[in-house]
Amino acid sequence: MTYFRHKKGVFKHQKGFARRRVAFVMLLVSALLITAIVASTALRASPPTSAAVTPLNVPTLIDSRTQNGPIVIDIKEGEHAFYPGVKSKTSGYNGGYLGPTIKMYKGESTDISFTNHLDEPTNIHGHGLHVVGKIDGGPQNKILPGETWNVTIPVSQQASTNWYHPHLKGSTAKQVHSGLAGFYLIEDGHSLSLGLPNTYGIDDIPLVIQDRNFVDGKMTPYPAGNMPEDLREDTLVVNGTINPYTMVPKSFVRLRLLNGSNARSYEFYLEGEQPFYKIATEGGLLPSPVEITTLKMAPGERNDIVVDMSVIENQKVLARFLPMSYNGFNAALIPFSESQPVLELRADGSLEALASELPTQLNTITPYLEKDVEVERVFELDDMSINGQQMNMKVINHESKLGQLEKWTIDSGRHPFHMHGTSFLILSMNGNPPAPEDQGWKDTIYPNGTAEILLKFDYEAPEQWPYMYHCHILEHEDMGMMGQFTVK
Ligand SMILES: [Cu+2]
Repeated sequence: MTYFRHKKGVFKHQKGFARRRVAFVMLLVSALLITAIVASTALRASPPTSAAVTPLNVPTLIDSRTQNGPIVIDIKEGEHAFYPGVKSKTSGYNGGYLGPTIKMYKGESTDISFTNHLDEPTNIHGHGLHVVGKIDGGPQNKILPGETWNVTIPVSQQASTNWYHPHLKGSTAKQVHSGLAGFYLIEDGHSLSLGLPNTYGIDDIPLVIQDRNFVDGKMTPYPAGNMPEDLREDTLVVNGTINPYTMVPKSFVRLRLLNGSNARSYEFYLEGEQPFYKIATEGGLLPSPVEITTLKMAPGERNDIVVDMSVIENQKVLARFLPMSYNGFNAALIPFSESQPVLELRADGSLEALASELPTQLNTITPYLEKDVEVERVFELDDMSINGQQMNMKVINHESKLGQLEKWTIDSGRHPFHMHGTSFLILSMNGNPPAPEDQGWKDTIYPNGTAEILLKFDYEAPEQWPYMYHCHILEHEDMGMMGQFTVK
C-alpha cells in the first residue's frame, strides 16, 4: 500500500491502479455528489433526537492561583470508559483520558511540572500561547521516558481558550488520539469584569470534540504500522463522553469549543437551527457577540459560544461531520455521516442564574494596517508539503524579525493552517473581508481556499527552539506538512 499524493483530493490506493482508479472515481463523482447532497438535505431536516443518557465529563480544573508550587502533571497510559462500564486503553494527563483544565491569568506566571511515564518520548506544545520558542514545546523539545519537564509560563496575552498537546514529529497524531490533550484557559482583569458566564463546569464549559471508532464499546487504537492519510472516525466524542447531557442554570451558558480531532471538521448548530452567539475566537474575545446559527471548525480551532438557556428547558448542540473540503469535489469522496449530538443542555431552575445578561461590548481590537506590512510570505499547502518542502528538523525555513508586521498569504486548499508563537488577524478569506464572527485573534485557519493574514511576533524563537507552522490535520503534520522559523 502506498499513498498517492500528486493531486488534490488525495486518497489511498494500490500502486499501479492509479489511472484506472482516478477514472473510476471521476465517473462516480456526479452520482455520489447528488447522493451526498440529498443525504445532507435529509439530515438537516431530521437531526438526531435520541435522549442523552451520560453525564458530561468535565475535566478537573486546576486554577494557577490556588497552587503552592508547580502544577504536577503525570503523562501516562491508562483506561477510560467512553461507554459506561466498558474500558478502553488510552493515555491521559493525571488520568485515563485527556487532562486537567489549567486556568492561568494575564500578568502572572504559571509553573508546571510534566513527567513522562510513557514508554516513548513525548512533549507539550502550548497551542495558542504567546511564549518564547523554548516554552512553546515544538518538536525539538523532547521529554524522554522517565524525564520531567519543568516549565514556567509567563502569561502576557489576553483572555483566551488555548490547549496543550504532544507535538513530536511522527507521533503527534497517535499520541493525541490516545487521549493526550487538555485546556489552558487564560483570564484577565477585563474578561473577569464583563459578567460573562465564568463558573467552570456550570455555565462556562470546555468541550473538546473528537471522533473515534468503537468496537463493542472499546475505542479502536490508532492504526499500527502505516499511518492513515488522515484519520476520520465515525463516533463523536465530547470530553471523552458520547451523547452527553449537563445541567445548566436558566441563563446564558458559555461553551468553549475545541476541535481536538485529528482530521475531522464539523459544523456546529443548535437543534432547530436556533441562533446562538459567538463571543471569542482562538486568541481572545470578539469586539461584540455575533449572532449565528452555524459554526464550522477545523482541527485545532477554538471558538467560545454562548447559548441562551433562560427561556427553554432543553437545548441540543449538534454537529454535522464535514467532508474534507467544506464545499465541492471532495464532498463525494468521503462518506457522509449523519449529524451527531455534541451536548444536551438541560435547564435547572435550582442552579443560580449567574449570567442573565450578555454584554454588547466585549473587547477592543486595534486592527493591523496593510500599509504597515514590512514582509510578505506565501505558504502553499499541497502534496503533503508546504511550498514544496517537507519538514526537516535541520532546516530553518524562514527568519522573522521581532515586532515586524508580516502579511502571510495562505493557499491552504483542504488543509487547516496553524502557526506558533502569536495570534493573527484575517485580512481576507478567498478575496472577501472576514465576516464579523471571524474578525478576532486567531492562530489556526481553514479558508478552504486562500486567506491573507496579518501578524507579528513579540517573542524570540532561536535556531534551537524555532516556532512551527503546519497543517493541523495531525497525520499531515506527522508526514512532514510543517516548516519552522526563527524570530529574533
Ligand atoms: Cu493537511
